[in-house]
Amino acid sequence: LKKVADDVRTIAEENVPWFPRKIWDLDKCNHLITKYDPDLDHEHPGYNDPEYRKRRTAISELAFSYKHIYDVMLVTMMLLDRKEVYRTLSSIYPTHACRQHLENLQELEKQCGYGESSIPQLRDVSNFLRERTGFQLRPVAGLLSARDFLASLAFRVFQCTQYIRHSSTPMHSPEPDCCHELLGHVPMLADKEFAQFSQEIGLASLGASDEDIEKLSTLYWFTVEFGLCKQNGAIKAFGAGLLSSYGELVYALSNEPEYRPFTPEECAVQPYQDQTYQPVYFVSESFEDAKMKLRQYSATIRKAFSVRYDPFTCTVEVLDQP
Ligand code: NLE
Ligand code: FE2
Repeated sequence: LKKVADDVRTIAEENVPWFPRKIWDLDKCNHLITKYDPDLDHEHPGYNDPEYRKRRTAISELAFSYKHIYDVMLVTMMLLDRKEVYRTLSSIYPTHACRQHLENLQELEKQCGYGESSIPQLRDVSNFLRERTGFQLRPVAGLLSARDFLASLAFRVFQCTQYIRHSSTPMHSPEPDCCHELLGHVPMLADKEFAQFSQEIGLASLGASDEDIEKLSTLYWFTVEFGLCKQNGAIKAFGAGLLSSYGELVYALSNEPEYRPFTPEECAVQPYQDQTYQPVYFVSESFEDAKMKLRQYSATIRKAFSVRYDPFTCTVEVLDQP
């Protein structure tokens, strides 16, 4: 493998979509999609609540002005009463969540002030993740484009919303919010094998065609968001979208939906919808197994180059194909 000098082969020449090369480039990965915007979407539970919308706007502005160089997150999340979210979810985690989630949630309760009457600070949570797997959180104003979101994962950066779901819908939210990030994603990103899996989806996405981005984000959807796995002969949830929604978590393990073994090729083209529960869930043998399957799949994505992440410089090296 030969490292390609940036000035020898420019991205424009090859029609490769732009992608971040340095962790600081993530400041440019801020393209939002306006779906579920509480200011625009009449169906959003917060649409008729001016106080809620005002807080959302303020918190979005903070996220937009965030630059990687700040490094420290000073934003306080909206401290509203969401005790019931924590309490109801915690009551079914022992039977429904995978082992890694349960263990890491306990650590987060001990070390980061997770609990039903507190909302931890993103900075503390980000530092916790850094120690565990090198993942860090970065505030994001809303739903990011799939390309920008996946690109961040390549750098072990997780784009994290800070607003909270509207009080009228505590048990399910169609958009990500801090309950979803903190209860669903964070405990999983603290697991080494899962962190590696997540980063590899991100690396596969860099410079990929729109069509491949669509497939990778679907794969992400059915694993990182809505994935199930086998543990000690039982099916457990590891997807963050399940672990943050009481309603869907119960449904997903109820034997009502369809279950299929995780196969990236099939998973990447499975139609999905994000308004309500998934009609089908993919079951992984283990994170290790899912990672190996993902690697085989990624190798089939047509790209004129391959990438390698250098954790010392936080940059992506672009390599010629052998
Ligand atoms: N449905 C999830 C929840 O209620 O927490 C959020 C999914 C975001 C992709
Ligand atoms: Fe998510």
